Amino acid sequence: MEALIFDVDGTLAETEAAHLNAFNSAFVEVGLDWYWDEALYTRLLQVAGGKERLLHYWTIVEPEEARGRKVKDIVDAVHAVKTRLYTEHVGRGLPLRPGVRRLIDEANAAGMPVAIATTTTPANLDALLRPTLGADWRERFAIVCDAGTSPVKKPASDVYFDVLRHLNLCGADCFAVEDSDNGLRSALGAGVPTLVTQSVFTLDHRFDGAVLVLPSLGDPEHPIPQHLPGAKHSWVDLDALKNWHRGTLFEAA
Ligand code: XBP
Ligand code: MG
Repeated sequence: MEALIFDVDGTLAETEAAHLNAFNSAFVEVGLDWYWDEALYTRLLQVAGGKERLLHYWTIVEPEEARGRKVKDIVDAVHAVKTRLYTEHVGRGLPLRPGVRRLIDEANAAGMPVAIATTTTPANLDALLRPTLGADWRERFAIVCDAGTSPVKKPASDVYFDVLRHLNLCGADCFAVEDSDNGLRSALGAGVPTLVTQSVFTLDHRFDGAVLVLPSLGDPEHPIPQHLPGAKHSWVDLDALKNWHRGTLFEAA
């Protein structure tokens, strides 16, 4: 195992509730009479990318209008308001999920490259990681690929292939951590063995092909309530990931 690749939304932190609130507040601010409740947003999350999600919803509710020439400009404008509202909220501090900070620290200390592969807007990353990992958070990551560097969204594997190219590694040499079926498919499409830590909006997703599906990475304060084969502790550490990774390579061989 040569590198660890993290997804962001739902994986590093439970961010989608904050995204949903920002979308609904943006609709009010721009005067759209739209409202997304959690059940609808859970379905809309099948479309990765906030702009793509907005256009998808518009196409459903007002198909004629959604074919208009100005639609892209309006979607961009609504998404810009949403991103401002989201970054203002998350920039006040949204906690990372259990074990995320610990595993990044462990990988950094071991000199193992850590990367980010996300479909989220670049500004969202700084808003989430500056308060949690510090102003120099980017120094912890060998490469960060996001909606700015990789515009074709998950489940396409573009963002993972971009990360692998920057790391100069093949997928089988890495381990990804994801929370959604789109993210899992994106990582597997690039040949990256993947651990899934389900998030509140992905509890009913199918994760065929995942090396393991867990409720979180766990940590001493939040041990994982299930037996972890090949792990010394009730949480995911680098040794456990290396053992599981060896297992996947054995299967692949
Ligand atoms: C999850 C997404 C993003 C967020 C919203 O990204 O699909 O679109 O839902 O963020 P990840 P934007 O790959 O990190 O799970 O509105 O900036 O797209
Ligand atoms: Mg995600």
